[in-house]
Amino acid sequence: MKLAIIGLANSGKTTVFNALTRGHAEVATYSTAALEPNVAIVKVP
Ligand SMILES: Nc1nc2c(ncn2[C@@H]2O[C@H](COP(=O)(O)OP(=O)(O)O)[C@@H](O)[C@H]2O)c(=O)[nH]1
Ligand SMILES: [Mg+2]
Repeated sequence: MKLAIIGLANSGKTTVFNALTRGHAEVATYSTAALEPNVAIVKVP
């Protein structure tokens, strides 16, 4: 299964990404839309 998190800038996408993936992607108060998307693989039991 592949999924993507989309939404407005600063709406909390990276925060949700980090929660779902136990990741440490940078959460910022400024727009990082120009940067590469965060990608992770997670096991779903
Ligand atoms: N008050 C509040 N702030 C949040 C919430 N989720 C994320 N933030 C803050 O909103 C800012 C942007 O979050 P981020 O995950 O980087 O958003 P993104 O631009 O959609 O990736 C950061 O300062 C987060 O700490 C939330 O549920 N409540
Ligand atoms: Mg982000």
